[in-house]
Amino acid sequence: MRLFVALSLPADLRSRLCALSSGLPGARWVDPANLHLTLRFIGEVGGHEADDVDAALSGINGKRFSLTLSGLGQFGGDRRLRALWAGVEPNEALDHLQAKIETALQRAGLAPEKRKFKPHVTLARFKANPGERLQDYIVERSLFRAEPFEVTEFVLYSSYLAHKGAIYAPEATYPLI
Ligand code: 3AM
Repeated sequence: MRLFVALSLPADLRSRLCALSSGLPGARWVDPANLHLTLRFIGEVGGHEADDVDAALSGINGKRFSLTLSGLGQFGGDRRLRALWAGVEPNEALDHLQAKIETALQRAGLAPEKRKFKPHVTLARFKANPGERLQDYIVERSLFRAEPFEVTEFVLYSSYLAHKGAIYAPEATYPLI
């Protein structure tokens, strides 16, 4: 199975993000139910390895914290535009949780994640590059700032590629205290 670790988002926040999800030609908007904040992409693992991942994540003692989505940005540029995302206000507790997850997963035998953690919520990927329209879109919504929300757990998701797109299923949740 293909796994990743993420924060789920409250329904009202997903609705707020949905309200951003229009007006950009070439965008493939993420299904509202699928909106999430990835903490660690794991990738394809076997059953035993999945059990090890679950055991490692279960051992994490993390504290609850508040998180605020703010601003919009993009990954990739003209040549290969990859994603439009909502950003996250700087958050030490989030970075700390992500570091704990990384350490736990490495102890469980996973190869280290080489990319620096850049917290974001992907809103869209692209079947065609909207060109300048994307800059206009981002600038027009640059004041985007959502209500803070309380992070009380993190989630291990599986991801299946179906005809209609990715289907994410929560496999386990890990409470923060
Ligand atoms: O949370 P976002 O949408 O930014 O792009 C995938 C998605 O990111 C990313 O993991 C998240 C859950 O699917 N992802 C997919 N393949 C990946 C890979 N090989 C990857 N991240 C890193 N390496």
